[in-house]
Amino acid sequence: MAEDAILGYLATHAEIPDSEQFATQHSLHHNEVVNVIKSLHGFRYIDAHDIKRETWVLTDEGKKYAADGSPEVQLFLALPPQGSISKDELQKKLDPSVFKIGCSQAGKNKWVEMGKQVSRKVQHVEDKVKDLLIRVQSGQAIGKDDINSLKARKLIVAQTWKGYSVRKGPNYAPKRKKVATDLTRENLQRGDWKELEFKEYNFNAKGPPAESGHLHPLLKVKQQLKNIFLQLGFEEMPTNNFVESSFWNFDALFQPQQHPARDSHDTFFLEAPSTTRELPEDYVELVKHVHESGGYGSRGYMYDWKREEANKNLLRTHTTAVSTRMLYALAKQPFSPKRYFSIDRVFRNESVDRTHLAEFHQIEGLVCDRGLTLGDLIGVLNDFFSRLGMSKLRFKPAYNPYTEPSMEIFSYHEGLKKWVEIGNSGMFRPEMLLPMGFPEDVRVIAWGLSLERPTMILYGIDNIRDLFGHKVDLSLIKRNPICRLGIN
Ligand code: FB9
Repeated sequence: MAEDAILGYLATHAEIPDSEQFATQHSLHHNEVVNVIKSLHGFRYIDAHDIKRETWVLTDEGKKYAADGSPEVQLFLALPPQGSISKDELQKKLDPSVFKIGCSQAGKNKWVEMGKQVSRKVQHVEDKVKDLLIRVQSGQAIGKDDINSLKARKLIVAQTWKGYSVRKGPNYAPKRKKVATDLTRENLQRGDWKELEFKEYNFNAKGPPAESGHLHPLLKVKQQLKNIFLQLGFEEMPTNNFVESSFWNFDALFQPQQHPARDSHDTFFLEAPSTTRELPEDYVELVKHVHESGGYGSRGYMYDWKREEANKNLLRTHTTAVSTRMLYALAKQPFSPKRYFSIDRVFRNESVDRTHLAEFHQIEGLVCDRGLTLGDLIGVLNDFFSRLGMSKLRFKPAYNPYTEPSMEIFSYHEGLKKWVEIGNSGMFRPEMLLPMGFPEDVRVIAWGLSLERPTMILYGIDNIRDLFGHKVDLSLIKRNPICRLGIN
């Protein structure tokens, strides 16, 4: 419709100077004409240039006065030609905003005597405001001062009118030729490809966005941390078993059976399979013994250690359970120093809040060698965390059942302008290592932190539920930037 009108008009006219006028003359909607112009311009049937025009349109208040007259005139007409009426009486006759504005404007125009009584000071008034508004409404030009006074009274606002002037384009034709956008098998079979006109290839057109998988932010940070561990010569421990026995998760770590963490308030115990199938019996005896009556210089916990408690299956509460298995295996071999790390899920029956879920990813590192000291641990921690961009560390004495001494690790975070607890660490107790069969002078220093906390801070995520779990908005996964740990 509009297309034929435009192409047809240009057949006999050099130019369409103003698309809006053209639309009005051909009783077409200007928007429809504009869309057709854009498309014909795209195919170069026409050459369109956009023309802008500042116009004034009436505000809702302006439209009201154009229809009902300006408030000052409404007020004037509400007054008796002779004598006066009380202000309250007058107020009742008019809409509140009309009365208010009418009073100030009529007063300013010295049309009325304002007092307890209100009366006319002139016989007749012109509603110049109304006339001006109507002229603006019909697109007629009015004087600058009038524009400013109407603008000041918020009766009109500026609006940019956009239209086009149109001329024939390089591919002009009175009717749009159907251009083929693809050479199909049918075209070849029918041989009609010879007549067909093919659309220009737009080699600059962007292709459809390549939908692809996206790595979860946690996995990006995990990879960065793995790289750091591997650079430091650490070996990854196999963590592919969420289900663990209480023995490896607690007892082998010299954590007493009545320790609060070992009851179902903190730990998810399994109903099926509820108990582990096998444990290394001779080693279990040694663990039982060290719990009950110590040895290796320790007096132990002096309680009755129960095998059935150790047999209970649970969801591991820390990847330190994996460290226990790996250290036990290491102690079986002729001693050689080792550096191990693990990054995987651990489960704790904790109340869910902004930073805690019932599961998180624990990062753990350990170094096993002869004669290691707390100084070595502090050295390794400084080296490790400096590669995460955390250089200034402070250590606070802490307690873990399986390490003595133990330290909480703090770092001053420039962005958050405060000291942040970034992990925990310690030296595994002899009551844990010696029953495994390690030589007297072998020491194991270890530390741990979570994957979620650094990821939340790096990606500015305030609530852990926005990072992990069924409430995560996938676009976050799609648009999150690469992880630049330690790289400012
Ligand atoms: O991750 C933690 N904090 C952290 C780490 C990095 C970080 O990076 C930012 C970019 C700058 C920011 C914060 N924490 C450990 C400290 C706290 O968040 C703490 O409140 C919560 N902890 C978890 C356990 O919550 C019950 C984080 C988790 C944690 C704690 C201890 C260990 C592992 C994970 C451990 C251990 C350990 C100790 C000795 C030997 C072997 C393992």
